[in-house]
Amino acid sequence: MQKSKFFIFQRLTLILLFVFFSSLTSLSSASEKKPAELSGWILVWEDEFEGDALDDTKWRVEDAALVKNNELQYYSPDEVYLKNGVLVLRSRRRQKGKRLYTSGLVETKGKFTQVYGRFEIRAKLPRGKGLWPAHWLMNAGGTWPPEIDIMEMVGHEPNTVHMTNHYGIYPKNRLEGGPCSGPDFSEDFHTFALEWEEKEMRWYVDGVERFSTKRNIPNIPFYLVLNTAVGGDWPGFPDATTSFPQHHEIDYVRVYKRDIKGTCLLALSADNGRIIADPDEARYPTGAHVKLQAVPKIGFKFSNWGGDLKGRENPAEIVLKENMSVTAQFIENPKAPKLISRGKTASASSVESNTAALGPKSVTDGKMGTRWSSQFSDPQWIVIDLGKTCVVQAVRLEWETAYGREYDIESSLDGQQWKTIRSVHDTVGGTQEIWMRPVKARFVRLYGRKRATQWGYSLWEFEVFGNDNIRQK
Ligand SMILES: [Ca+2]
Repeated sequence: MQKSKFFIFQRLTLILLFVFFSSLTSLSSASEKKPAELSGWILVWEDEFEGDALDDTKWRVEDAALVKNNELQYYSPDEVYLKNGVLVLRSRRRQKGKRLYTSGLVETKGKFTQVYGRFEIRAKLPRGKGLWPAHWLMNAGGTWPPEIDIMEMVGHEPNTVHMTNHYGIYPKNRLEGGPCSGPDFSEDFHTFALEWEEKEMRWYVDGVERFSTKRNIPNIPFYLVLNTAVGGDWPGFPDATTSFPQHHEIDYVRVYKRDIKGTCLLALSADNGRIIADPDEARYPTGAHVKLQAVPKIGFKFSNWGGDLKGRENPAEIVLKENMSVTAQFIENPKAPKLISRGKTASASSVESNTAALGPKSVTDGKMGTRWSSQFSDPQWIVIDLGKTCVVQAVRLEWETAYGREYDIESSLDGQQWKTIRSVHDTVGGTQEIWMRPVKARFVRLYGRKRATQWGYSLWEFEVFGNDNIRQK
């Protein structure tokens, strides 16, 4: 009897303990995973990394051996994955291409950019000589500097994180920042945050302000990069003390904008097209009238609005009485010109460092991870041979950070005599779609006159649209 009484008591205790701990667990996971209400800020973009796969509407995954800071890694997509609600960037001693290490890099380039705001990242960092985890912001316009480093750590000093603002004009660039010493940041998760406002930037580690500046504050949109570099000028190279694999685990990314009385925020998003706002402001006075126009990507047409705007009328006008989020839906357009350049031959005036990986054929392979990069001078050109005479109606350029400021799109029937279809000036890079009056051509050339950066011309893709089924003379 004693025994069974004790048994019941034991079971009851277990049940009580279970209830107690499960409520504890739900409390702690709620506080970790649910964005905290932050007074004075509005959450505008986040990723909690739930689910099985990284959300490619939010992130671009690097697949390249980047030439920077003498780093040793190849950024490989298979080093980027989600596990138990956490984004993992794994670093391994593994040969890929000519590199001896593989690691991970994700960025919001081309997917999400913002000027000002609060950027908060909760992460557990990798450690060891030669490891270099970082959370940073890069200029969406492509030039460097500016750059804001929310957090950087060199793996042989896991108790110190660094916060930096890079400013000036290359090569007269400068930096201002500071280190923060604390616990071993590779032992557990910590939050790293930047509050970037017009007149001040403040850096926080676990909610405590650790550095701030009122000078050289950028006022242009940036995108976010999360990565672990291996080797390089700052951390040095991995040595016998470095253990692999290393894991850079990111629990969440949350981005906020200031909540200011009398003003409203307008969040626009679209797949297979974009929304143009007129006027286009970071923040509107409450009651502002804004005209929205949905512009499809080549191959698509506008279907309907979504989010806080209903209907099909395009353009549409809205009145901002409160913060609004508007999406545009686009559907495939069977009457649109066809992509006729995929897999076709391309040649170019030059290739950066004669690397085959950066050769001209990278622009017709349909992969956003492969690119052509020219030598660092003007002019430069790249030409696609469509193989036969086609009717060309449009081109799409997918620029890497090093884009062309001024260039011509030209056509030719024989590859000898060229006609300028369109001259382009003062562009801002990114994705550029150029429609033209239909023209017969076998060759389409981009002739770059002026680069936007000190680097070469760098294109992920050069796509030609039209009709490749016309009678050949
Ligand atoms: Ca490509």
